[in-house]
Amino acid sequence: MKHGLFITIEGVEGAGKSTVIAAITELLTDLGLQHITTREPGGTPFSEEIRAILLNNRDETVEPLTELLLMNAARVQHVKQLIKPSLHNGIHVICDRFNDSTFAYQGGGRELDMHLLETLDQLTLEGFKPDLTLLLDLDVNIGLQRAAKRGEKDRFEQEKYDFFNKVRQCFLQRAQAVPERYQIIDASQSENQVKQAVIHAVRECLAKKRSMQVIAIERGNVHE
Ligand code: Z5A
Repeated sequence: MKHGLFITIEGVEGAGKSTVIAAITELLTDLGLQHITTREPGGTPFSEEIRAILLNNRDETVEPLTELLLMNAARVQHVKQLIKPSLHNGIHVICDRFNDSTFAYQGGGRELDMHLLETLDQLTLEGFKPDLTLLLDLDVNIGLQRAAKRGEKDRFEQEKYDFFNKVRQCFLQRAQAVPERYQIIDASQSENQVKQAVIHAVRECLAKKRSMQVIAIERGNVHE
């Protein structure tokens, strides 16, 4: 039986996703577990091209629906070509953003109809979901201050406080509605405290997966 864990990292701008992903990678390497890190939008050559289209600054206004369709198009390619094959080969997948970002940014931030988002999400993922989602929750002003230290802003980073606050509230609502899949992490803590909280959550998820596999083997109920 081979099946990796699928872990997604979510949060507003500057929440510290890259920092946390480095800590998870270090943990999995130390444990000798095969893993890959990937990101959305992106993750395959085709989806990375869609990412560039989505993030590049341009004079033409991008319609929210266009943005939503492209996010989902990139995700179909990413899931079918990289994420699912890796998981089936027993490789753990750590993904910087996934479908919760679509609900938060295109649903919360852009205010597109949530029923439309649900329908597209079902079409794109057919019920496939992460084993664990780490939501790095952070006051928007702190996130914007952290992100301001970087260079040129992409198309999303041009947005203001109100947009990102709607994004944050949407992330929190989703996480609070399904607490068994999400871990909300207070990202205003020090880098070291955030790292410890994340490592604890990933270790717990690995242990849960292992005990479920043992039960499946005992019952002779083993699937690829
Ligand atoms: N998007 C969407 O709209 N719909 C979708 O479905 C998807 C995405 C999938 C690209 O994402 C954009 O796509 C994104 C949403 C949209 N736009 N926005 N905003 P991205 O993930 O590539 O871009 P990002 O959100 O701008 O990532 P980021 O700003 O790089 O965030 P981060 O990775 O979370 O931050 P970081 O680089 O780890 O940390 C930022 C700084 O803070 C850095 O200097 C760190 O050293 C510092 N830091 C980190 N942790 C701490 C703590 N704990 N204390 C103090 N300082 C810290």
